[in-house]
Amino acid sequence: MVSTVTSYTDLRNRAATGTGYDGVVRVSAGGFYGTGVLLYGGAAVLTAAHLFSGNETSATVHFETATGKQDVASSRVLIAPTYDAANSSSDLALVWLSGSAPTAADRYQLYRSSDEIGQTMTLVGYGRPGTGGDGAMASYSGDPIRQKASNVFDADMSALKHQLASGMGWTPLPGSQLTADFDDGSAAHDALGQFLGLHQTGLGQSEGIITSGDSGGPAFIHGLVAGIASYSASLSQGDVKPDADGLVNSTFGEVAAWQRVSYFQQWLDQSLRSAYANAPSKPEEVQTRVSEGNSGTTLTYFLVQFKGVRSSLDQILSVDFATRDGTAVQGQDYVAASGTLKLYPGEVQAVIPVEIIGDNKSEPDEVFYLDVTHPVGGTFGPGVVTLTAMRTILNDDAGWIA
Ligand SMILES: [Ca+2]
Ligand SMILES: [Ca+2]
Ligand SMILES: [Ca+2]
Ligand SMILES: [Ca+2]
Repeated sequence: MVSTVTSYTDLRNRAATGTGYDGVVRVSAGGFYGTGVLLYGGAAVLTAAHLFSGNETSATVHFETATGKQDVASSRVLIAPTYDAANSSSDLALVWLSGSAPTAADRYQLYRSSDEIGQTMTLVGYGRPGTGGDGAMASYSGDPIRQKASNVFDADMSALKHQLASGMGWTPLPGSQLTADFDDGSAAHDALGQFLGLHQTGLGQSEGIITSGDSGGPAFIHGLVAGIASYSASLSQGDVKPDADGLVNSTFGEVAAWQRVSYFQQWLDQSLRSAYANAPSKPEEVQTRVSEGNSGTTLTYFLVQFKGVRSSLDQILSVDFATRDGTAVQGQDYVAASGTLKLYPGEVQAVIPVEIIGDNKSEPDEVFYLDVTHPVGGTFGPGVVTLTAMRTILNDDAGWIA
């Protein structure tokens, strides 16, 4: 991706393997490709719905990690039910993997607060490289490169519609899209400064914007997925023409839009939960001793239940959680996970999935823990600040154990 200030040959723009972006993947469907991001639980990739505009129902996910390249076919594609192509609203799709994601691929949690505007984010993707001065390189024919850049979420996209009215041919769903502009430090190319009075002239050489092929790629705030790249635009209003060439080619002065993950988190969480295989629905079904497996990863589930009374029917409850090593070690025996679990209106329980890493080594049975903290909307009981559950990974490999 990513049109950057300096050339793609500048390694500062590279999202190299082993640097925290190995869960950012290329997603190909119907002869085209975009970008996607592997979500918590490791079972599904989040990307843009418009990659499937030819009604493709499958995709291939291309991983590039510190342990090499690996392609995994999809088992199912779910387009957001509210997707509105004409307005690029709810431009999101979930792609479930037919096999395990590489354990070296990062899994990401969602950015859940609605304070994104004004924050710096990091955009990552496999789009056609280019620079703000010249635009995306139409002639680029090399392998897709995973690049990164930074920008600032300046506004909700609907604020631009409010300002430009018929000068913008689509109507973003208010609150559901975030926008950033591609700045070069000048007022002349500060699109959102000129249109909305949001004067922010960029992040210097780390500034960047999406290009074709970046669609579906993540924008991270503090390592959490806050946006999914959706489209870019060359906007003007009368004599205000921040994009010097008037073409949608990812030059300075253009704007881009990301689907706002915090707005869609309920749909994302509940879609992922509804697809967990063999998840427990009551405490008696929870398996605290789980077989290790011999390859890939398998999910074990922690069941969190709320036994209190909501202050109102639409109250959203939450807890924070984090895995912790016992004799089992994260990254070798299980995939570390930490984040926030929300219980939406009507829900009194949900599961937290953790991936167990399979192998053929004979080892003792090993344990790890999940700590649950910070209950919102109830307490754990007098004086209790942390709930802890343990899982035992059962060795299933023959051999001598000393
Ligand atoms: Ca900017
Ligand atoms: Ca700006
Ligand atoms: Ca342009
Ligand atoms: Ca095994």
